[in-house]
Amino acid sequence: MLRIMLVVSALLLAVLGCAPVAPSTIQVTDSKIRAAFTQATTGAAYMTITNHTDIDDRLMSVSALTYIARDIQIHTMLMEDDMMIMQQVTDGVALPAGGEVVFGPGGFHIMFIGLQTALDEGKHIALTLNFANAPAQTVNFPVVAMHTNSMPH
Ligand SMILES: [Cu+2]
Repeated sequence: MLRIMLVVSALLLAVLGCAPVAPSTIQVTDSKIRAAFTQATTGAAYMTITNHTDIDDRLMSVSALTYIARDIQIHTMLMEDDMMIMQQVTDGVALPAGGEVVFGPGGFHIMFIGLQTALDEGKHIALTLNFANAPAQTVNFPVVAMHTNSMPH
C-alpha cells in the first residue's frame, strides 16, 4: 500500500512539475477592524491584498456571515479643497496581477454603515471578500485598538 502511494505521489509530482509553479491565489494579510466605542454607528476594516495570480482582478464587494451592519461598503479617501473626504467605491478596487493593495487609514477601507454589533477589542468578525475573477474568500478580521492621528476612517 505504501509503495503504491509512493508511486502515485511520484506521478503527481511529475504531472505538477510540468505546470507553472506560481501559486494562483489572492492572499489577504494583516486583516483588522478598528475597535469602536459602544455607541458607534460606523466602523472600518483594513487589510493587505496580494494578487499572486497572473490575472488582473478586482475586489467588488464585501459581505458578512452575520448581520453586523445595515450596509458594508468599500470606501476610498480623496483630497477635496485640502480636506480628506471619503467616497464609496462602486466599481471595485483594482488588484493588478502580481500586485499588492493596502487598505488602511487614509486610503481604501471597508466601511460598516449602521453598525449592528459592538466592535470590542479582541472580538473576531468573518468577512467575505467577493472578487471579479477569483473565488470569494472568507477572512477572519480581529478587532484591534488603532491609534492614529488621521480621520476616524
Ligand atoms: Cu469610510
